[in-house]
Amino acid sequence: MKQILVVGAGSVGGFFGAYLAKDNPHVSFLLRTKTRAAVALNGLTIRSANGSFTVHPRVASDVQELPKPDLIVLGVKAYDLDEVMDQIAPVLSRETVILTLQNGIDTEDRLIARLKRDCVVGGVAYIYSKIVEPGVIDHYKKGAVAIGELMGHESERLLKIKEIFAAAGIPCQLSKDIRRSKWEKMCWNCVFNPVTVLINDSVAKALDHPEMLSVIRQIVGEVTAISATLKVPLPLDMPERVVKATQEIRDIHTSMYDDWKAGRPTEIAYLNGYIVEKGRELGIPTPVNDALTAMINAITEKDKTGRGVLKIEGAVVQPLSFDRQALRQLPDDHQIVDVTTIMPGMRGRAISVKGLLDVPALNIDADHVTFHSVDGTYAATLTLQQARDFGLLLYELDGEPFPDGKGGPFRLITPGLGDLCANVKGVGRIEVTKGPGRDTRQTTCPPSS
Ligand SMILES: Nc1nc2c(c(=O)[nH]1)N[C@H]1C(S)=C(S)[C@@H](COP(=O)(O)O)O[C@H]1N2
Ligand SMILES: [Mo]
Repeated sequence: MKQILVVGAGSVGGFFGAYLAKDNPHVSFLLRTKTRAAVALNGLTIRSANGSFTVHPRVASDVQELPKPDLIVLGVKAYDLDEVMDQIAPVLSRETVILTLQNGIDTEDRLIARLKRDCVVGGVAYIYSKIVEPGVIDHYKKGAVAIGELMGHESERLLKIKEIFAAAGIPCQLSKDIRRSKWEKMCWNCVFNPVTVLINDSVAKALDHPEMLSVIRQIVGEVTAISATLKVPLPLDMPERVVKATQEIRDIHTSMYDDWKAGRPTEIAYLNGYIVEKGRELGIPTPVNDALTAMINAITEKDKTGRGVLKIEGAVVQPLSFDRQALRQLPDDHQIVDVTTIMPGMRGRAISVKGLLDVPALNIDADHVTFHSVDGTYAATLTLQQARDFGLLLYELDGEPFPDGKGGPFRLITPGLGDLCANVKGVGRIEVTKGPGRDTRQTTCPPSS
């Protein structure tokens, strides 16, 4: 097992990979463009109270540019696994061994289902570290792994991997029941990952709130009910073990908390969401995990941005975003199926600005509305009254987004207002203000007929 390929340089792959690469020139990294560029330029740095260091391993974004690996260490998020399997496919041979270090329960099964051979060694990472920027990892707590054959035996390849980790100074325990080790970590993850997000704080805050203990019991109880049905029975005092294991790492956040704060997707679908999914399949109720999954999804859902999204902001209680679908769902009495009826010569489906502005709660003293073009070059301000009386926002033509060439994806028209300039093409943002907002209209603009 000479050539080692580490996939990903995040908090797990980056930390363990850097240790592996420290004294071993045969460790290379498969990385996304941004991280690859950073590591190629500045190396991969671990900053830790236990000592900081930088390594300069071989890196690439195309696996074919790296030595053919004998061992692949997967340190990527569960939600990136499918993409990574595609990426590594070209270099897999019959002998390539894949070590999985990610959270969740089904990585190994997903790999085996796809690769259809006995190539996977299971792993669990015990670590708390965090990406500071691409190529720089801050390490806070722990930094050990447990590895094991899925069948529990002590294979030659397992011992080789242990040696590789030991040589790199990483504590590596052999687990005779790696699936159980994964489920034990799953219990901890299913509690503290979502809870740190919900309370927006460290695990200590959760631990020190006495009512939390019963919540922890319920979460873990549901997880162990699933694991037992899947033939991985866990001890009855698992909730107490989870609490005890946490006392010595009280001050940390979790990877879900860090993912959330960094704007990355979370692994909720592979943690509590997985419990929910299995519960449905197996007929086991998982109400607490259902609630946690729903709340984490709601909290971490990304604000819609980009083309095709219209924002209403400014003097509103809460900014809102609409895409075409959301506009279509507004009440029928605000929809104009075809503006031709109001404005001959113009075609398309529109929503009345009155109906649109009924949705957000406007500040009490708001009295003007500015329609900004997406490129920021053009803006028209109307009084709230004018906007409500005359404004129509075109958003669809023949069942498709209103075309860019005609002023889409959103175009303000104001039939009857008597100002052709109040006809903003490519509206991206509607800003509610007290007093007139920014207006780029020329006073010389001719009145419309
Ligand atoms: N985004 C954007 N919208 C805009 C403008 C502009 O420069 N950019 N010009 C305005 C002016 S001054 C007029 S008169 C009308 C012209 O609309 P038309 O091109 O359909 O005749 O668009 C208005 N909407
Ligand atoms: Mo104009």
